Amino acid sequence: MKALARIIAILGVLFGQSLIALAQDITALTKIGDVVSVEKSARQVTLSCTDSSQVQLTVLAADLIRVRAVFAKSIPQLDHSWAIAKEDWQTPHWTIREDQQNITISTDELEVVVRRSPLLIEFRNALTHEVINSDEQPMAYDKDGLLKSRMFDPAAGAFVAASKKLGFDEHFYGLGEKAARLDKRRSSFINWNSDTPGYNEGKDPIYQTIPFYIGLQKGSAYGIFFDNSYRSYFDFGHSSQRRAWFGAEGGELNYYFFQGPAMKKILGRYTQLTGRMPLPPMWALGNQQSRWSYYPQSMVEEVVKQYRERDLPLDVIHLDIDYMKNYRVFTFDGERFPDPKAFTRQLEQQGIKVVTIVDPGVKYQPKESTEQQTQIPAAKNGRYYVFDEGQEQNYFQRRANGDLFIPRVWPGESAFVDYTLPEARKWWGDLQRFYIDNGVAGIWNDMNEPSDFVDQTGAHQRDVVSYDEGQKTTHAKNRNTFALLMARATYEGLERNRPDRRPYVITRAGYAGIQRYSTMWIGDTNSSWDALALNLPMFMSLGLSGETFVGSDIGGFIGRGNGELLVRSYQVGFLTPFCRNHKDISGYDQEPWRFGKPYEDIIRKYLKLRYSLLPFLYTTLEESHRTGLPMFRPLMLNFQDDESTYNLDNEFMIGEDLLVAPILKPDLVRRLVYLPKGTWYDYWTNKKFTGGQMIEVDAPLEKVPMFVRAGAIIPTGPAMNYIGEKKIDKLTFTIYPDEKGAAVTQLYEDDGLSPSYKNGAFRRTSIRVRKAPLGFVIEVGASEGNYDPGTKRFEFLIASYEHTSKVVSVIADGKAHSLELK
Ligand code: MIG
Repeated sequence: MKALARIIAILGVLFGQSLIALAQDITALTKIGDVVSVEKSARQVTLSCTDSSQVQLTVLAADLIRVRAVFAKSIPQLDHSWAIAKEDWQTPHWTIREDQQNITISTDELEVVVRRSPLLIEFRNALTHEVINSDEQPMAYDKDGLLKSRMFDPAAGAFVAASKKLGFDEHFYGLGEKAARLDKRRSSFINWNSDTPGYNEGKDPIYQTIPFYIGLQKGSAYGIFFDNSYRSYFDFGHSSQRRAWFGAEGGELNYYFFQGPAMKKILGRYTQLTGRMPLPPMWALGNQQSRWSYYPQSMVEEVVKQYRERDLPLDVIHLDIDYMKNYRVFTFDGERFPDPKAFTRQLEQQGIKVVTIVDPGVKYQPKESTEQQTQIPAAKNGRYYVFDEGQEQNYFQRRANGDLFIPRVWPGESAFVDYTLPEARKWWGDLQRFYIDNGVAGIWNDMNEPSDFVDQTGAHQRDVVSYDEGQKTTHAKNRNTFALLMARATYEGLERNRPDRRPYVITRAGYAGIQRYSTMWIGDTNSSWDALALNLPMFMSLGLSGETFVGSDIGGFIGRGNGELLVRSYQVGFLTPFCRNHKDISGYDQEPWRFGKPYEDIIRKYLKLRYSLLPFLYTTLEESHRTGLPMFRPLMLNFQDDESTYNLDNEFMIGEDLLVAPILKPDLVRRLVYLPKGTWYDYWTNKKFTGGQMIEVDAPLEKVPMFVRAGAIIPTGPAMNYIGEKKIDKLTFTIYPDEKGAAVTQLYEDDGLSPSYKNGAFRRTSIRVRKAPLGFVIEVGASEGNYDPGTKRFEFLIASYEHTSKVVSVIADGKAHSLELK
């Protein structure tokens, strides 16, 4: 056994990080001592242990308990996390019962039974007393430094871990952005934000860290959020059939336990704790086009011209790194873009918004440097003011010895801002004025893992110190939250400096809570069928982790695609929140028209369909903002009782109603589709299918199989080439009656641009349909909110396979109406 362990350890060193998880034998760690005393306060129980460790259990809600453990010391006063959005919880009714063996904390939903010796925590359902989740061994830490040699920064802390019994039939979901399948059972993962171009399934870690997962067993779900930003590990029965464990290379063993049993409830709570996505401007749902890089200005204009001439919808164009003067953020290259303001204004007139990339690397340009500094359009006195100001105000990251930390990124030698400093975040946020003043509509944060060309593992940054609430901690703790704080600075800066507009930020890296500040895309994918297939579990897992506004480079980023791949890619992308075609600098062009007319025609059809579905998509997005439930969903979120959905990662749903089964392989024109229990309508023909079974459907290149849940109503508007192109004076509601002839939906409307929706400037209309002896009765409810979208006619029809439905309509004036459709 010893020899085997040694071999595994050696392999771990040889093959790098990915084997560390395998080699970590957490049973060898030092377990927390037994409970010696119990102290109770209004919302907390603090346990002191024989080894001077402490464990604190905090009751935040009836279904939310926080566990905070520190080893061989007392719980410190300072309690801070960048992920947490809500701290003021109203303590629910709870009780504590102590006997010789156990301490039991009970709320209306959860029972937490803490065994005193050894200290083991068990979560039970308060109603049924059934065990939901229990410690397989006591919480533990690396007292003896067994793992030190394999840690990123042994000086930063000791490894801490919690181990849970693995259920025989337990499924695992979430963990944010992982290049992995939907159900993460029997896999293990590392969180260490990394720049991983061209990643494939199995590559780990990649860009983001969302240490939150949902366990599901026998239809009941719970959630665990391990809020620890050090390099962390999750093992869902990979290294042993006995346990699912998580741990981190430092910090506290600090986790939140969510009781379901509904996954939707857990997600609601998780996004209450870490925040929900604010509504982006509606045009963010429009089609977007990018390229590394479109320049000069005339090239951008040509792309837009092509879109318009070819009658292809487009709302947003992205400027990648070459718009800048030698990659200096907050500048435009004066030759490529001589008059950015006029340029953006002229595009705006065509309904196009401009998004610019902004990397964290600020070109290192000290006063003594001989580099030509003139010609920086934004420069003050010919100087690159961004570097000067950051330097003068001491906002840049430094090493432990006080030296400026100088990573090498696109501008060459650079500096990174210490975004843990509130003043630095404010400064960076206000720098966004440069873009605002130039008419730029959104900011795209890239390279924010933060990537460093010197060394992608972070080793070059090991001794970089961040202010971190006065704790002056190093990279081991701050790497994974760097992007979160940069996005926060950007978001808050846009909000502050353009208060009448909703901020629009896109990020590559992130940590839990990133959804409060930014939308995201999944980085540098390959132009391959495998990468396309991987989109689905990745978007769905992100959605199960609080991130709803997700997408990937349509057509894939790296490598050469083809027309078929591009079309199939659009057949997924036209329904993802972030719908953007983007391509590597050296890749073959892949704008919608690049592979010929047949492909272009199909892509046009799907882009137009996206725009006509906008009332449905925007309503679904607003639901996501309000509830935390994602727009792009795995079926199992909607059908938690249906085991056949637990592994389904080649179909997805948009909200509650639309099921999509895309083609994810070449040369396929037919596929199997699983339909969950209930009745489903083929979106294209309205033909009805009984769910709870597999069906085989045709899917020629021009068709993506789509189904609508019986009982749904889908609102659509006119197809448009950009949001706001047409005045919407009519919406069509297609009704898909269920077995009883009933259907319901809501429509959400607002100005799509300003933050006034937060103060009630929206209109929400409920629509209910029921069967009547001679047809259907449609009840339009009195609307909620105080936004007036202007005169609109609501038109209703029944989805029907056999014949064309009649249509009835009403002027939507915010009042209740009742209509009959015979
Ligand atoms: O080192 O800005 O993921 O979308 O086009 C590569 C150039 C930097 C990586 C991003 C990609 C972007 C590219 N960037």
